[in-house]
Amino acid sequence: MLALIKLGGSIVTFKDKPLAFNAPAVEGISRMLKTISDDVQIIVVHGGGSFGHYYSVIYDMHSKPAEYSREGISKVRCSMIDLNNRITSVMLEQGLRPYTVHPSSFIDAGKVAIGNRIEELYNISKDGLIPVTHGDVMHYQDNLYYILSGDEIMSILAEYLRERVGIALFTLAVDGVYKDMQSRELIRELRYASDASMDDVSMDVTGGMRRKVREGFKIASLGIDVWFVNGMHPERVADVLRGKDTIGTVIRGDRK
Ligand code: IP8
Repeated sequence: MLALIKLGGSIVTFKDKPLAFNAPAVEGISRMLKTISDDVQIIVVHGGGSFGHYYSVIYDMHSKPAEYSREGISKVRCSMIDLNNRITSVMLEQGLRPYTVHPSSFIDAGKVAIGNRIEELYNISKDGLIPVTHGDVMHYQDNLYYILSGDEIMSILAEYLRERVGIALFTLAVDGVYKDMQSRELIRELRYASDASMDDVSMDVTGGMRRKVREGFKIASLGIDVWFVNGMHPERVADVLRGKDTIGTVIRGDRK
């Protein structure tokens, strides 16, 4: 089985502190992934958290293609490469075999996904390596650039690898999708996006929870079960990957 796993920015970084990497959280998830990596093929996508989003906010950069500051584009990119390097270093230390593939190698100008390059990610995951990709600032065309969310990358990968993906899992810093943010009532199975209460983090230029739920429904429409679980509890991630029920929210895949 192939699992697409999104490591949310709120897991891999401390979102309220600029450029603060959350090594213990990445260690916890990596240790857990190590226990299942012989049985499950994995592709990891990570978000920007207090690295990419920090500079995107400063330089007013968004997911809409536009002529952004050259300095901003460079800083966002450098910060994502830095974050990616920290994540993969921790994965390596924990005995995993990460293999970074930047999104610009499988998404072309004009936001066109390159099918055979995505197939390549699958082949790499078959070889016992874990392809690791990430949200990024991307060249669109001419002078235009845009911020590509890791959540959107999840949908792009799911679409191209749909026959092989068994599960898509988004790790969050909360227990799942809530019915009501005040009472923190968890939705165990999400059927309609309108049931979810979405309290977006203002720092997320790519749309926070709203975007995740939207991409979650897109992926589920391909027939893939989509889970949202708390990444601070790696055992829940392991439960999902072992096909067990756990604390979290699921959107059931609707294979037609
Ligand atoms: O955190 C956005 O990725 P996300 C990455 O998955 C950047 O939305 C560069 C801000």
